[in-house]
Amino acid sequence: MLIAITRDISPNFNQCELTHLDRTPIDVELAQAQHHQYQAALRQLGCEVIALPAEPDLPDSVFVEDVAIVLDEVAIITRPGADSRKPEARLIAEALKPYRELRYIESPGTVDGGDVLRVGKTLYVGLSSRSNQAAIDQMRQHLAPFGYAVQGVEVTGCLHLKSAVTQVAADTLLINPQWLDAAYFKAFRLIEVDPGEPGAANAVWVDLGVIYPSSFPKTQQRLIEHGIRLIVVDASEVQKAEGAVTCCSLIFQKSGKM
Ligand code: CIR
Repeated sequence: MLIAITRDISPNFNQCELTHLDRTPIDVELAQAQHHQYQAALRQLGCEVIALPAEPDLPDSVFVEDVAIVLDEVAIITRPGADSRKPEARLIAEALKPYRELRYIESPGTVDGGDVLRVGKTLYVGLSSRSNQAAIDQMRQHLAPFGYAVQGVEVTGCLHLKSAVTQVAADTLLINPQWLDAAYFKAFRLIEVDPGEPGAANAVWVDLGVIYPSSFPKTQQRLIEHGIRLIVVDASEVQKAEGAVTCCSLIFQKSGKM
C-alpha cells in the first residue's frame, strides 16, 4: 500500500518564495480546487492520501516534497535552502514519525527534496541555489548503511533537479538537457521535453501511471507516444509559485522495511 502525504494550500500562498519567476496573483481557492484534483489523481494511482491541514504562516508548505526524503528503510528530514521554509521541516517530521525512523540534515547543510531524485538505490541530488555539498555529505553518511549511493548533479537555470529530470517509467526519465548534463543519466532511456516547453520535465510516477500537468501539450504527446499512461491535471496555480506536480506529495510504501 502506498501513502501520499499532502498538505492543503496556505491562505497566504501569494507570499511564496520565487527565484526564477515574476510574481503573478495566485487564485488561492482555485489552487485548493486543483489540489483536490491532484489528490484524486493520487488515489486513482492507488495511493492512500493523507491531507495535512493548511499552515497560514508557511506560504510554501503545500510543497511537502521539499522537507523530507522518504525511502523504504528510513526518512531524512531536510533543512530547506530558503529560510522562510525551514520551519516546515518540524511539521513533516511529526507526520512521518508513525511510518519511518527519522534522520536529520543539520547546518550548514541545506537541501530541498525537489533536488532529490531517487532511482533504485541511487539518489541524484541537485547542486542548486537551495541544496549544497554539506547536505550531500550528510545524506551519504545517513544512507550508506542502507546501500544507497548519493550523486551530486549541478543544475542551472531552474529551481531544482526535479525541475529538469524525473522518472516516468521503471527505465525511463523525462529530461530537459538545457538545465543539467544528461550524461549523468545515460544508463536510462531518456525522453527529452519539447524545446518550447522547458519546464515540462516534472512528472509524478507510480507503478500504475504518471500525473502530468496540462500546460505542456507537446511534451505530453511525446510521453503518450512512448506508451506512458498519463493522468493529466491542471496545476496552473502551483506553477505560479514555481511549484510542479512532484512537489505536492511525499509518496512511499506504508510498511517500509523497519
Ligand atoms: C519555493 O521557492 O520554495 C517554492 N515557491 C516552490 C517550491 C517547489 N518545490 C519543488 O519543486 N519541489
